[in-house]
Amino acid sequence: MSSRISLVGLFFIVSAVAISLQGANAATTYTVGDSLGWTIPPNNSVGYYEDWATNKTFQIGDSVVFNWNGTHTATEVFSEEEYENCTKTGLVIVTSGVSVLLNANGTRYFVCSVGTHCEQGMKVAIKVGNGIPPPPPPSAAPSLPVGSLAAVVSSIFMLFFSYM
Ligand SMILES: [Cu+2]
Repeated sequence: MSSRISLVGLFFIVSAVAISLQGANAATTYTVGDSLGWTIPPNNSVGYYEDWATNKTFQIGDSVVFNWNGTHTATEVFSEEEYENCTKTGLVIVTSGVSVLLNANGTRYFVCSVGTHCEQGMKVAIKVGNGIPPPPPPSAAPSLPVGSLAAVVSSIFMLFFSYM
């Protein structure tokens, strides 16, 4: 009975800590390029949006918004290679002002898929957390190494035959 009560108490403490941590880390919405918005940057500067992103600390729960006039897209591509190559296929946002939630640590890559806009600097990499995705979860059932399994099987056989 007492262990049940302490579990309930623990639950409340954990909840309170979780809520206070959330309050301390309020989610931020970043407008990509700030007042310039999402467009071909001045002087076709390929590093323009990289510079914009570099002094920001993106965290899980933050969002980025791409605002533009005219014909552009915010197209998410899924590898650094696609980003570097200005790959035009990906998850395409065609409507200005859509908010993209940064829901996991890792690096998100966005380009404009119109014409040569990406080559002209319409590209941004957003590093969430340290920019490194979390490791895959461990498999549910830890399996015995093959060697020890063989040892167990041969032990059973030896026991079986020694009783015959
Ligand atoms: Cu564009």
